[in-house]
Amino acid sequence: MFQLYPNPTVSRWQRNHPTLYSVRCPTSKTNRSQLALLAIQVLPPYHRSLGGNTSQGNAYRGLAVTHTRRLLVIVIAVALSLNCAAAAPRVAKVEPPNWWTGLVSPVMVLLYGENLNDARISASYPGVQIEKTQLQPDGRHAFVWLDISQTAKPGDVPIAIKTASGNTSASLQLLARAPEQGRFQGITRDDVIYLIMPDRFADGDPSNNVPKGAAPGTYDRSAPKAYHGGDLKGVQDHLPYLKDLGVTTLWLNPIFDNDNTSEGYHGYSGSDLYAVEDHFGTLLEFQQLVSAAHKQGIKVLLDMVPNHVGPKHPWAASQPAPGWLHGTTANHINTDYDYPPVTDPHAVEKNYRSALDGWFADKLPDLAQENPLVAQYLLQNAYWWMETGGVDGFRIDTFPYVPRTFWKTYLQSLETTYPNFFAVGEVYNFEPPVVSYFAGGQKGFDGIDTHLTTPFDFPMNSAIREIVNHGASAKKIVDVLRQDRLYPHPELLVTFIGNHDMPRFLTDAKGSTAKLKLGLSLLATLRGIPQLYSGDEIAMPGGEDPDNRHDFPGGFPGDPHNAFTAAGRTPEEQDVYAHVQGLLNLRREHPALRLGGQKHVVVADDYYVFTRETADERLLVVFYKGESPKSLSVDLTGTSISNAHGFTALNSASPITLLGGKLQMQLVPMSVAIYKVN
Ligand SMILES: [Ca+2]
Ligand SMILES: [Ca+2]
Ligand SMILES: [Ca+2]
Repeated sequence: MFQLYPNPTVSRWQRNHPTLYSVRCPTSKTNRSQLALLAIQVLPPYHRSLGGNTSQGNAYRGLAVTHTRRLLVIVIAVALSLNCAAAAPRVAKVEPPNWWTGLVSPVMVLLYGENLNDARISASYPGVQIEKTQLQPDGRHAFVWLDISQTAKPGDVPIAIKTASGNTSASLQLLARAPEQGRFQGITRDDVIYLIMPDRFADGDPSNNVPKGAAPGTYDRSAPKAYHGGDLKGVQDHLPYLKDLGVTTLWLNPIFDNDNTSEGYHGYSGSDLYAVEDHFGTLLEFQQLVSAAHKQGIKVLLDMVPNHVGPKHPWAASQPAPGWLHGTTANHINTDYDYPPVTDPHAVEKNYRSALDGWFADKLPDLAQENPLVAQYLLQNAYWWMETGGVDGFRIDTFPYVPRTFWKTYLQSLETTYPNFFAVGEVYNFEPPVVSYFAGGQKGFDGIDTHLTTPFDFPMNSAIREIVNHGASAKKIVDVLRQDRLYPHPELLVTFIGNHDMPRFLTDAKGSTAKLKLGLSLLATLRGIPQLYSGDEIAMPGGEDPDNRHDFPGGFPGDPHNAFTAAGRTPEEQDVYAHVQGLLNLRREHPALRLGGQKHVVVADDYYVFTRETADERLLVVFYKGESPKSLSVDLTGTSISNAHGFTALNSASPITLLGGKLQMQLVPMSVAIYKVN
């Protein structure tokens, strides 16, 4: 009832009476005797002894108070009442900041402020009704569910807040939804995804490099973990480069606001989930970027992080409701990153509790998605970004660290509103039985379908790196593909050879661009939706984080060379760029590379021959990682191309001869040859 709280605006009187200072104003339901008791309890010993008999032990309970003490109690009670009477309600922030007519309803509005406990909240707006309210005892948070009918018109919905101590108001802006044309497109097998870390791609607007309130050193291009100035305008400026490369989709690392005093450049420590990071630009610039990308035929995936927020998010100090987070900043468990028990039918809660409820790096506040208030907040936040940007889907961070029941509700809702909705989830594990358990379209042993469109193909990422860079047998690819049966939609797996969380492929290949090109060739020809990591197409090196997050050359003022243009690229950069561009051209021109089923022809330690086939087109792909030429003869009997009568090389591949159902060819060292099967 009486809570302790630190009030930054205390009077000198309060500072001199620290016990009183720490007492929250009683609620209006508090009766006078409670107030009196409080006053007695907070009396300093000197005052307590006035006229009282302290030898009776607890002399302050009951009616055995003297006349003098009664007077003192009344004086202090009145002082407290006056102090409280002055504390009128105040609203500092409303989330969401706006909503849309004709979108999901009711919308849960979270008011942040002071003295909101015991408020009477009303809204008077045609077509809008308050379904319910939930006031938090801390007085700093209130939830209001607004039922918005189909007939409600766009405008500002006034929300009136009345308490015994005063009145205040807030409002929720209702917007009309933008036409769906060209928005919410989803991602398909025709797409090629390109991962951009916005801070490290291009600085299109130096004026936002040191935003208001940024701590000294937060922007420093020489510091690997500081902001480097990249922004949304920089991405927009280079859309032609991406189009020229053959990219059709951008995945942007999180663009919501991170605090301006710590290492938020990567975006994964949210401090305001309803704002664009001020180093990256404005909400308007975000909308302009998506719209410009869509005009050029490029889709946008936003990176969502429903698992946690950053340590500077206001929730870390003051939770909107009890159980909003798993624990508190002072008292929580650390995650052990051991989530595979979630996929184990024999596991007990003890085996996965730390993965689900633990705080990342022991410092990122872990959200309690099993709390319906948190679940609704996160779902509405997802809708808000979808509607605000018209984006085409999400990349979802740390997918297994969030309860599967939450995903089911969250993703199913989005899928219902946006029929083409696409979400790719990060399940950082190299075993298909673990990764596939989180794919939607099937129920796990827990009876839950997560509705995740697809996870990333981490097992294939590992196989490609092991085979190309570390001497593993090419049979490892077949080992991964054999387990495609575990996924409802293996054709939608997002494949990749690198991302921002692992050493760059080139560095893993000890600097061999031949190996990098080999890895990229596999990426472009194997089943799945390929994802590139910005910079890999120009042979950028880089070790562990943050060495794998260097600035894209040419994106920043004073860069010595500009890899965004053919003339500016070094010969090595141009070599790899042209290789990727050629591969993506082939994908565009040959539906079988995008849509075709994949069949094995033959596999050995240093080569893997396979087909990609649609009803109209059959392609033969020959991967060879040997470092010297080799003659290969393959009997096509019993393969899906046993009726082939000839092969046409599509890239600079050596000719194939076909004699008596046997294919004969010269394997070019470290190459992927692609043929049309006639
Ligand atoms: Ca900038
Ligand atoms: Ca910020
Ligand atoms: Ca969690």
